[in-house]
Amino acid sequence: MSLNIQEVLKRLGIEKVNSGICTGYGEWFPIEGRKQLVSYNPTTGEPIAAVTEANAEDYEKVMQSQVKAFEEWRMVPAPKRGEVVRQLGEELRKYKDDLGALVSLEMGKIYAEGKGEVQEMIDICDFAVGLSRQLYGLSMHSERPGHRMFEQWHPLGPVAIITAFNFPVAVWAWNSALAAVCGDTSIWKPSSKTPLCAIAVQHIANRVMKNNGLTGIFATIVGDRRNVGEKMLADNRIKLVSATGSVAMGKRVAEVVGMRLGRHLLELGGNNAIILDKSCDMDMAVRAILFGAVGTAGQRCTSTRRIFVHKDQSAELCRRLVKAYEQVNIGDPLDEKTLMGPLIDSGAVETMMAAVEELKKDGAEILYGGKKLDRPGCFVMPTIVKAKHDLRLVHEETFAPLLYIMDYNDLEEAIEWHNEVPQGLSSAIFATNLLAAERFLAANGSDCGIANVNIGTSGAEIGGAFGGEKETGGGRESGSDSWKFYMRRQTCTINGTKELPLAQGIKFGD
Ligand code: UN1
Repeated sequence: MSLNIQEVLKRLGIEKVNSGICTGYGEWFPIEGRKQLVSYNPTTGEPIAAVTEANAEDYEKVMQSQVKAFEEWRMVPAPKRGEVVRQLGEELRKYKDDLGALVSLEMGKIYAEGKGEVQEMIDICDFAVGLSRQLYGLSMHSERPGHRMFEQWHPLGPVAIITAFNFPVAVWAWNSALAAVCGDTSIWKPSSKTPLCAIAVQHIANRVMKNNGLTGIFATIVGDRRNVGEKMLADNRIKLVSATGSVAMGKRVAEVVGMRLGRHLLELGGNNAIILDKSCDMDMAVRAILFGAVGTAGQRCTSTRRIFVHKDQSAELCRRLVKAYEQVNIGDPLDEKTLMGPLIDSGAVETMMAAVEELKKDGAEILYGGKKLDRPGCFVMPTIVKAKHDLRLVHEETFAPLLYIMDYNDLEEAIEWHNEVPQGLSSAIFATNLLAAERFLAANGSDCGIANVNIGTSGAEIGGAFGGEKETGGGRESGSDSWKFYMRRQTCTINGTKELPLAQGIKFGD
């Protein structure tokens, strides 16, 4: 697919990107006196656009609009808020191809995955619309006669959304669609590697807000750590900080937001593994591993990084995987034949190459890849490494298509090794033996937030709660009851009598 970026941007409503619009909550700020942030195309290494960064005053202006908008938005009935999110989903449907292409262009994932990401936005909007009529509280039986207890859920306040480059649009939608139906306003700090995607999304959101006579429900602020990131963390007006990114970043969020007793929702690193039980269907497993490890060039937090295979089946698996890797077309993510695009930037390429060197030094065997490609852009070969389970790097998340194969003797050993890393996001077992699958799902099985059977580690649906344990941060986004993060719970007890009995049967001055 040949892509004219100016045409795509025009269709998305971004006409003057090089004049540096940066921040919006219904209107855009002027550019004078603000720094420029250059966005690069990882496929060519060339700049796509210069985007203007917000300064400290811009931040303050956006925050004030957020607080003001929240005061009104929280009083709008939830199903009416859902109607606005329904319209957002409709707009996203219209721009699925263009926005998907922009994701491919700026982030480097292949077009099918770029469009898939926009589909994930549409899905969460649909989910949120239904949710807007279901923000249920429980009712409880009081121990006192004629009393009634129930809980209700109220909007929380402005929510900060900090996202990473690898899902430059979908993770915003997981958070902002839920926040909006919950009655919160949201302020988005996108990755400084993918600002154009964020600007495009904000344009779409602006149209929806305008059609409904609203401003400030959805806001975006492109800016650096000092002027925007740190300010958000320390800002008491922000009631929830939902952050996706590295463990180091998450610890900083937890520290600063925790110190002011604010709420945070963290989705940090993963080191996701698949166990191949002896009973597995190996054809299925190989396909799942390929998508999990090579998809998005290994830059999903759910990417498959570790494989545990029975020692008797290891040679067969390695042979099949190498064969599958040989067929992977690497190149322009917008070319339909491409299966793997570039890494996000040259820093990511260097990190991967340094990892390969360390692995070799530590005695691991490179079965496939291990090299960068000799062409412009940030291209590497997807890499398969035969490794020992306890190597330093095997316990780390290298954000690249680097896959470790480890041989085990029995399932118990595989589960022990599976759980020995600090991260706890996604996990999977391939097994046709029910007992093996159930063992993996037992309380002493996988310790991750996501545990799949006969499905790979990546590509979760929005309907489930998404997130993980340990260093992954403990947060849950998107489906199930993740919405509860975005609301405050209020327990109410009503006395419908003329008596005033005390709980626990206490007599006080009677
Ligand atoms: C991420 O990498 O931050 O489950 C999110 C998946 C996608 C989301 C990944 N639905 O792979």
